[in-house]
Amino acid sequence: MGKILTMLKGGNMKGSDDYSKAVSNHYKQLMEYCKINQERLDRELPPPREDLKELLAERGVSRRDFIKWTSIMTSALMLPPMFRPALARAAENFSRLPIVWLHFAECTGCTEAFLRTSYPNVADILLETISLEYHETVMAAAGHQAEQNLEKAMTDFKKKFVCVIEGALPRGLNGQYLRLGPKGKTAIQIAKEVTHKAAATVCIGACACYGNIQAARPNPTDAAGISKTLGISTVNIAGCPPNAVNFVGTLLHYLMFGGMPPLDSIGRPIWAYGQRIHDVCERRSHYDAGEFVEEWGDDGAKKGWCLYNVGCKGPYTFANCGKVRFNDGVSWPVMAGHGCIGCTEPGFWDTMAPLEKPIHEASIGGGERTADNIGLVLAGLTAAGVAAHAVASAIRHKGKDEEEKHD
Ligand code: FSX
Ligand code: SF4
Ligand code: F3S
Repeated sequence: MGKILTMLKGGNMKGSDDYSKAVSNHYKQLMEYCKINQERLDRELPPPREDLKELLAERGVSRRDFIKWTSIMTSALMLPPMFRPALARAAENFSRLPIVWLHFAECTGCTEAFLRTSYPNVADILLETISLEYHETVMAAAGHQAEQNLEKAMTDFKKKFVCVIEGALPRGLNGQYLRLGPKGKTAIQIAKEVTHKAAATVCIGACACYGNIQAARPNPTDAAGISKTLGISTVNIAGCPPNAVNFVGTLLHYLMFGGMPPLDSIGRPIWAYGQRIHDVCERRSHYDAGEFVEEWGDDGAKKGWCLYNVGCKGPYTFANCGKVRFNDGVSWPVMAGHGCIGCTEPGFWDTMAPLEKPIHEASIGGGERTADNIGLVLAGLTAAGVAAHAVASAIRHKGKDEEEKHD
């Protein structure tokens, strides 16, 4: 891609043919890189724990469905169709990647969301095959034996395993709000030790990414996300809980290229979190037409109108929920009739509350809502582009309130 940009900047493009050639060469190089990485992994990783083909057949997923899934995932990862076979190979290698899965301050909803699926699709089946060297919720071992498992995994797979973390780290009282295991180590000590020996660290859920409910005001334990607490880079699969597809896709990318996918400025994979909820929402035409649900169960709600006025935070939230949906693609919050509450954004809950009111109705310190303090609320949000709308809308509402007062 660098070469393409250089050509563009240098102004020496001779037309669309040159551009197509440059793009095609870029993908050929990327494919070469992918092959080299997959050959390396074939040599270095332990043998597969599961035969994916057999497992898919057992679960009633046909070869045709699997091929369809590889093409959906390939395009979701923003790769051209030539990468489908490489993605299928990565899926077959899924059970070879050693994972150490840690739990800190959280509700375990993320693990629950990943494990409890009634109609397993390919992504869910892949999660079943995952090589969990250590996972407090699902492993049989406890106490000293669990700790030995962790030590062994960190030694056997040093710099080869992926550390997955659920939950925030309480920093108050020198980390003593959360001590774990037979030696009573603080969560911060454990997180430091494990992430230091991992090839990469993936945060699952808003708690591990940015602190979430644990870090909400008044935050008595001074909890924060992993990256902020340890000062390390993490891949943030945000959401409360996040979508399993975003985790699976990110690991497939790792198994293809030996590195994590490109991230946004707050660590979220761009392929999954690069678009605003609002820009791909099925209720968007109603927003544009000014058709809003004003209260639960009203005529607008029955007609599927926009949920902005009952608190939808879709305009300030980046995620692919509307595209991939949850529960095997059945539904997602806005489709189910409640606005998005912005669970993939840093500062969720504080910046998104009150959840059933538009953001322009948020008050700062109980103060009056003005264009100035609305600006303060929005400063904590990522979608600066929407500020103009929210402020204008707030002023419009304020004007309307005042008009009503005068009537
Ligand atoms: Fe947090 Fe996950 Fe929300 Fe719960 O582990 S993202 S509170 S669904 O469980 O961490
Ligand atoms: Fe959809 Fe919410 Fe945007 Fe309305 S405000 S279009 S419901 S994302
Ligand atoms: Fe969360 Fe909004 Fe998606 S609440 S699950 S980011 S629709």
